[in-house]
Amino acid sequence: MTPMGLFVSFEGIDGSGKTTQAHMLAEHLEGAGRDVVLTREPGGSPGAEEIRRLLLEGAGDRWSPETELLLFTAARRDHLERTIGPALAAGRVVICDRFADSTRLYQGLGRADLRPLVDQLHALMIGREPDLTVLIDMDPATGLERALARRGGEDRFESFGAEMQARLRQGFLDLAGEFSDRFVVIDGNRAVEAVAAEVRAAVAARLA
Ligand code: Z5A
Repeated sequence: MTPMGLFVSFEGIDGSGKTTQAHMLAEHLEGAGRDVVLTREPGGSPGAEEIRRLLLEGAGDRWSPETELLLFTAARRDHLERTIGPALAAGRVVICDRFADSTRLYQGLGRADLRPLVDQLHALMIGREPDLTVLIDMDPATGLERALARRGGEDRFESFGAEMQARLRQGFLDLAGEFSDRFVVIDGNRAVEAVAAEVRAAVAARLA
């Protein structure tokens, strides 16, 4: 019998360690014999990866907040149609580095107050939440240090100062309260392996 698919997303402020943890979880589950798709947003399908470049490269004011929201939603729709949906239907575990909660936060509250529009577009075009969302909660100053240490070409969003990082961290904690049925909050201010062990336990509980 095909096992049921499971959709796990990772969220957190810039530099929180979610990419590291998503990779470690994928390796662990593959080692345990699960069929895993490790993916990310924006991106995760050929079309959405093209949109990723439009979103993450270039000047900060390249798009209006509304246009940016449409681009994130278009990328997510393609990702869902071509990668996430088929993988879940085949019983695979999908691990996604960021999903719609990032839009609720960054576009809903970050650059402009667009949360009602974010929710409307999500309901119209996406209509799917992860089964489990792992929030890697991180001290904003440490997150900022880590993020600045590995700056690359994708820096359209990475001009956030310490105050904004703190606001975003609180925003994620508020989302965890709003969607408490699917969020687990894990303290990311610890050694990588200690965080990974807690992530594995949370996922094992869902898979069971
Ligand atoms: N965005 C948006 O606005 N709306 C949306 O809908 C979506 C995204 C989906 C790019 O996202 C931007 O897109 C993002 C939000 C916006 N901008 N911001 N901010 P991204 O996910 O591609 O990029 P990111 O948020 O900057 O994440 P990242 O670069 O992947 O960082 P991370 O995943 O949080 O951390 P990491 O890469 O795993 O770790 C960072 C460093 O810390 C690295 O050197 C690690 O080795 C180290 N690390 C990790 N864990 C630890 C521990 N526990 N101890 C010590 N060091 C550690």
